[in-house]
Amino acid sequence: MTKTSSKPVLPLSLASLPQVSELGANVPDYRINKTSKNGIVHLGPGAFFRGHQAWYTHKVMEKFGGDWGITAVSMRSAGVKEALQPQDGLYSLVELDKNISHDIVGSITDVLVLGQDYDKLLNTLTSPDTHFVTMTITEKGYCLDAAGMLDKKHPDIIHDLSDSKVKTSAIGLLSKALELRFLSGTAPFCAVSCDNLTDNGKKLKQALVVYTATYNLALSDWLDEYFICPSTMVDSITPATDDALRKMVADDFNVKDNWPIKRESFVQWVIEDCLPEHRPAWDRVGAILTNDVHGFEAAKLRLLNCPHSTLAYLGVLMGIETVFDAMQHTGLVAFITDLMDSEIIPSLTPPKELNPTSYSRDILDRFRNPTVKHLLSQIAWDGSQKLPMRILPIIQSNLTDEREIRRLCYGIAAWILFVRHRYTTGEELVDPLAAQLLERASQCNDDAENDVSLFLDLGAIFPDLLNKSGLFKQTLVQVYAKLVPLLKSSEYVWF
Ligand code: CS2
Repeated sequence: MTKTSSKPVLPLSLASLPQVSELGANVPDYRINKTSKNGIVHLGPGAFFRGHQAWYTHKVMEKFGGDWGITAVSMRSAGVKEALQPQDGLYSLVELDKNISHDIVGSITDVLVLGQDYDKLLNTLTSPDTHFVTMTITEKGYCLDAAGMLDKKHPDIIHDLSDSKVKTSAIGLLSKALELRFLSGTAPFCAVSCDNLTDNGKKLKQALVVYTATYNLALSDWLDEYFICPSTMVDSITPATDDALRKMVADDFNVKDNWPIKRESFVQWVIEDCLPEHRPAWDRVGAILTNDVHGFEAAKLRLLNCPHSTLAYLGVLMGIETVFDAMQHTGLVAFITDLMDSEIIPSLTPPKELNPTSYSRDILDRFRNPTVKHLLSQIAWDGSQKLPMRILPIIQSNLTDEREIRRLCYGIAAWILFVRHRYTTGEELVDPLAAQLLERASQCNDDAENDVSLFLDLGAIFPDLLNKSGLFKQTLVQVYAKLVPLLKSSEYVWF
């Protein structure tokens, strides 16, 4: 892309905001010459959070003000802090659609790194000003087992339950902060999980109650009674930031931004209607409060994330790069549409506001957005954590209700082959269970029965109920045998 204007490129910061505004961007006026307190701590300030919850809170502050600034906490790397601190937490949000828009989001006012700023972090988490802790720590961040319960054998949980001063897991950190609040007579903050987990709020609360019960029953009982963890459904396709985006922001919008964010213009946040009264008016800027979050969440995980992962594993094996490219492949589109109609929609009990067929068609249209270059290899990350949330529960419910599971098995079979592909090519397998998965891949020999058994045996991924289902195994073996040639040739016509 070439620079389209002769205007100077302004480094983003509070000082440059008035000039950035003159260039046409919407800027957070609530940050100019004004200070408000921070009321939210967010764990895991990746692209999704900055495109989604931080943006909703930005909208709230823009319209209604309030002490809702966000302290963003990176659990591991210092990258976000290094990028955003020199910009006073400000960053560009580029919406990719027919029209491309550029806004400056100002809701993040401080960035901390768990390992570097631990004492400050604990002080913030225990401050009575902190009313909310939101989080996008991905599926693996909850340290759960295949049944969705806290995995007490998880190395981070073992570490945090030992006398360690600096906790490493979100569960350990939040438990410590809640313990300090309990001791000082401060009410618990409300914790909002914004990850793609079924019943994310319930799972988070259960993990904290079980964790604290191992060393302080009174604390655990207090949490059980007073700790509010609404379940949520979050949705907006947010590809990772790349240099092309930084260049677009500089060339087209005249702003030098260390870490801009891009996402589609569609954005949805459904929150269980149990938030405390003192809260950001997220519902007045588009979030939906409902008593049936489960219905929305199941529809989204099943109709968006399941096809996403299925497309990712099949697509990578077929040499396809992005979701948009995959949607140009007629065979793949027919397959995914059929998967939705025959095996996913019948598994849903949708909320009355949601028509699953039109919802699924809207999702396919979103996948066709040519300006969103969402890499299939990014979606393929962490398969061991994602499949148990987005594909296995559908298989389980279809088996119970005697519906078909053949198409759903394509996603699982393609994932096994994807792991084998990574093993053969030596490309990195991004997955917390990578070592174990690659070890299984090394024992595969193209015999479908042998290869599928090696993977089905992984108790951390496949719950007992599925492990023991003869029909599941038999179908998976058949589908896997059909797909094996994809390992040799991406040209192979599999459908
Ligand atoms: C994707 C999601 O990376 C993935 O696994 O399926 O991040 C997806 O883009 C979001 O859930 C959309 O809301």
